[in-house]
Amino acid sequence: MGTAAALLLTVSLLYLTAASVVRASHVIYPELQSLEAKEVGKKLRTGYHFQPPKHWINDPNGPMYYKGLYHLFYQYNPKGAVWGNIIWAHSVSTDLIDWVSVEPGIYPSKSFDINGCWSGSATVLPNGVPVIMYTGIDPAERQVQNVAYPANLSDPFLREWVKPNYNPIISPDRSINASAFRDPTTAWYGPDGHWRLIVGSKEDMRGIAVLYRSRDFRRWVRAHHSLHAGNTGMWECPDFYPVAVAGGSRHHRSGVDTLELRDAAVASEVKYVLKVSLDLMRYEYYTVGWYDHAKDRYTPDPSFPDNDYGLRYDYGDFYASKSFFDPAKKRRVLWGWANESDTVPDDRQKGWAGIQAIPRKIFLSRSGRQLIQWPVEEVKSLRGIHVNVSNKAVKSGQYFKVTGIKSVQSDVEAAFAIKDLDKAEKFDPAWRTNAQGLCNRLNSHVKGGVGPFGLWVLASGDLKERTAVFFRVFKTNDTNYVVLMCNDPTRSTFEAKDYRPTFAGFVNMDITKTKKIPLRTLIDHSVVESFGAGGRTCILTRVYPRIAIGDKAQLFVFNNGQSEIKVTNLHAWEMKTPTMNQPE
Ligand code: DQQ
Repeated sequence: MGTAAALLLTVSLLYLTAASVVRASHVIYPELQSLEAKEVGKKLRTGYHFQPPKHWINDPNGPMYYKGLYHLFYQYNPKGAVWGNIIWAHSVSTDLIDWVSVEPGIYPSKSFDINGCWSGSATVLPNGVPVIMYTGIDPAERQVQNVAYPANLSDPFLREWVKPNYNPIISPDRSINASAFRDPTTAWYGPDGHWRLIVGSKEDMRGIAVLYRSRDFRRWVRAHHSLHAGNTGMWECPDFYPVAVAGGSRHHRSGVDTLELRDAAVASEVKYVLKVSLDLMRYEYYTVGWYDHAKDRYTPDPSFPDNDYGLRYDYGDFYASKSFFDPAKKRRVLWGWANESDTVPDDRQKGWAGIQAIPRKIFLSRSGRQLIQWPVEEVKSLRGIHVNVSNKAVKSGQYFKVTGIKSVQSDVEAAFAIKDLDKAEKFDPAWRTNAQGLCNRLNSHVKGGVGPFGLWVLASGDLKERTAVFFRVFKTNDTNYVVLMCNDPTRSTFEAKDYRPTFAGFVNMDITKTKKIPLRTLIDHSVVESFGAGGRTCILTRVYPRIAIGDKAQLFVFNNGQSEIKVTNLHAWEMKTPTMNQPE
């Protein structure tokens, strides 16, 4: 484990010993959780990321597509800007961009959820009926799993949900820790015609994906074995789904519906993804592997580390994510929650906390070695005024400003060509498991051989405030290179009290082939969401500039490496503001 990860683990453990102040890893502020926001702070409020008009949000819940509408539910505190009073708020959209909020979908009302309605998923049954399964907190504070059905199937908004009295349908048996048993997945259908799903849990330090089966979606029986387990602490918000492989009967970028797994031919030609959210580390990792339907066993491919240095969807602020199959565009779409990293008093003052990352299309790479993510294509509909820079060399130590757009709410696509790969610094193999620590030491101000180069975003004109999104290339020997992608917010603001961690991940690419690294960054006031090398490595970060706000925020390209780089092409667009959760 890297030093940063070890430190985080220690801090998390300290946190957990003060059990009274944490619930499902959310810190509790009893005195703040029902304090209405007086007004909503606009300065750093995002423009095109999903968020409600005010107050606290966390995990995306039950995303689905029904009768022409996308639905997104999310954990929401209707009464304040910190975690608490959690309900399932509900929004609908025709395009994943403009959102309308409708009545809350699920809120505590029955004995089986009277103390909370926590995360869960939707499954659209073969007859087209959507069903939600979620975690309820019962009067004994046990975590139980409940179902809810739409009251009126002819309402495409699915405004009202009914919780049958036969809930809970899954209760923790004696061998399960009832305070660590939550977040049921979308169910999948086995070739035997029975449903399966998993629920996140733990046994001491072992995270577990507890497996259940059902014939009728009502009576669920626990399987003798779990789908998978690992020594990484509580597994929250597991997600398990099929992905198409290159060379199969469908394009590898197309999504696969879990319902299709009934068909043995489909089931045999896909791979499977298991993603878990690590309560202790506050990040997620995934493996890709093989799932034996008959035995209900999941085995990750050996090339995927199955531990807390596993591959991540996002190396930044992205948690409790959930994917769904979009039948309209035959793709799998991923939602993830990005928490604030400012202070609780700041959140109180601004009256809101938390956003959802831009929905991402997610699929297995052609090589099968990792997942690729890319903002859903609909995001392009927000692009407005545009500038383009091409074939601009940036010598060692130089930088330039991109002018002609207001970049505070923008979409930037750039490609950086490297002149002298030979100048790359030597890579120490011990760094392999700690990209974040490496980026922390070799941050954007530390000069290198090839890189650091990239963007300074949300920068003040004098560059005193700036957030760097950048790459650094190392060589392991004369022919092999390692590419590191970093996000360095250490100079994003002067406010020392802000938490400003560097985030980083390695980029799985052969730099000798192209000698060029593409980058896309979605900038949105206090969000910097970056997709390196076509979505191979993604990093979302939250920053809170004090000067580089509104029209004062600037965009630069910089190069602090010895090798010259060339911006072969940079396109930047101002982004329009969609309708964001106005009541219907
Ligand atoms: N948030 C929910 C839990 C989940 C956690 C409670 C993850 O169901 O485990 O708001 O952020």
